[in-house]
Amino acid sequence: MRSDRVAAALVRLKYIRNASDLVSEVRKKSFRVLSTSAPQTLTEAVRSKIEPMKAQVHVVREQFGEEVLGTCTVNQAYGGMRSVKSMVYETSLLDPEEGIRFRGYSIPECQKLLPKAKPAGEQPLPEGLLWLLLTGDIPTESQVQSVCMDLKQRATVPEDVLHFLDRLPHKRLHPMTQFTIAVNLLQRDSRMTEAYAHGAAKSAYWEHCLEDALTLIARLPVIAARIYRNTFHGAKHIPLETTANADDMGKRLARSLGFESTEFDELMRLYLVLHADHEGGNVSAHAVRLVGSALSDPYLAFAAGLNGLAGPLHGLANQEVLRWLLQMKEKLGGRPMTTENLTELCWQTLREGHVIPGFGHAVLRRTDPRYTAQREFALKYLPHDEMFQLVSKLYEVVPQVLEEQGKVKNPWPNVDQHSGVLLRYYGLVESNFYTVLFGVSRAIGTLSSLVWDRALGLPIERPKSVTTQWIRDHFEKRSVSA
Ligand code: HAX
Repeated sequence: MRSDRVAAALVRLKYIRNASDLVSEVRKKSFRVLSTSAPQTLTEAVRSKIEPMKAQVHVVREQFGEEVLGTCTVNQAYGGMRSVKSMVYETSLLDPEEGIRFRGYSIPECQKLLPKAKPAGEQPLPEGLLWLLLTGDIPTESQVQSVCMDLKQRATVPEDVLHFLDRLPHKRLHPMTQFTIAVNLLQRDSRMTEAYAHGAAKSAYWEHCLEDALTLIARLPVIAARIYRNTFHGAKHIPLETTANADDMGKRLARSLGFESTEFDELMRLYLVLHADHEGGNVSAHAVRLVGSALSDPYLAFAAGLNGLAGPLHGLANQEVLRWLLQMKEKLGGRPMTTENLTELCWQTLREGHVIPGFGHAVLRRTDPRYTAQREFALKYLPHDEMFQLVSKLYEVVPQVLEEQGKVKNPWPNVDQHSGVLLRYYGLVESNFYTVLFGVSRAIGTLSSLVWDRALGLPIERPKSVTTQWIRDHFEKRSVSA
């Protein structure tokens, strides 16, 4: 009976043709609206998707709500909840073998289908990915242009916030710490917090959340550049006129950091796309979701995500890899990069009790396609770079070493193995800064997802925890009664 009502609603929304389509549509990967006129603004595009998506969730819960999605063993509870399926996250999905798909599109598909910078850009514009993640649709050129213009207009940071950042002790504060301070400072502008204080309806939270998300995403390159120039370039900031012609986020970021090359613009576009989202369970994405579930606004939620990203097993690996590669080069001391020499140095890292940064993954079981996309970029633009050659050689060596060590579940390289050598090649040599770039990108995915959390009215997160004593009592009691 309730399914009949849902089917009628879906027909009304032009989501299915008749009630008998319902079951087959539920089984498909995703619903598509049967006919729409293409909305020009991102807000309108998201708005047009919310009711159909709510209806889809309703149908799925109606049909499968009592099915078991995953289980959790005692070992998983102690083991970082690895592989426990207990969360729904719409913007991306990570397959262990194939890697990430953004709204169903693989990285090569995104590179092919998303609009590029005019006249000769080859990498997808991050603004196109933002549209895709928020709406589920590949945007048209004009839709992407509207996002580019919108973000460009929002890309200003209040002077007092910049001055506060200028006065931080740059040499003693890691750039990621400065970054989270900046995001927390900007929180005073949150439209969501303001709307909540004025009694906004729950059904309207998503729009305030989207407003905050867009403003924050637009401001992050400005903040990142300020931190970079303060910390590494004696507070010599790039004049605003220099970035006036930069119509997309990647180019604006590149130019405000102080880089003038069109290749580096392309690298920034690629970097911002690749690091944006990696489904919901990784530390930064989950932190944003968790903190946002308390209705903390997008600034507060994203600052939490950044703090997670700053850990060496997660986003800080971006910086750790380059340091490790440079140490390798130093230890080689002019000896050739042979398999034998590199193998010995890898074992040295392991014997010293360290992980080999940039290898392994909690979910992936093959080479990360984000690594592959960066490798392709390197093969095109810097095939003879010595550090790229080192990375290439390690691709042959490290998996064998890790296999032989016998502990890791995935001996293959992840995204962080490659990014540092690309940035360094173009002169961005300050590896302490790399995770800030990662954070600028991660906002695109995690905040898109946060908008959907509010659009779907997801509740505060509160999984159940137990103690070791509880586990003992529970299972001992069970074995006595058996
Ligand atoms: N080098 C050496 N040992 C490694 C290893 C590596 N690259 N990767 C995993 N291991 C070890 C683990 O430390 C663990 O050892 P213990 O049993 O002694 O604790 C064992 O192998 C099993 O670990 P796993 O199940 O294969 O991996 P996890 O899911 O626990 O951890 C990590 C996944 C990514 C954290 C891990 O592979 C790692 O530390 N890699 C190096 C750091 C890194 O590159 N991090 C970035 C990952 C991508 C990302 O999030 N980017 O932001």
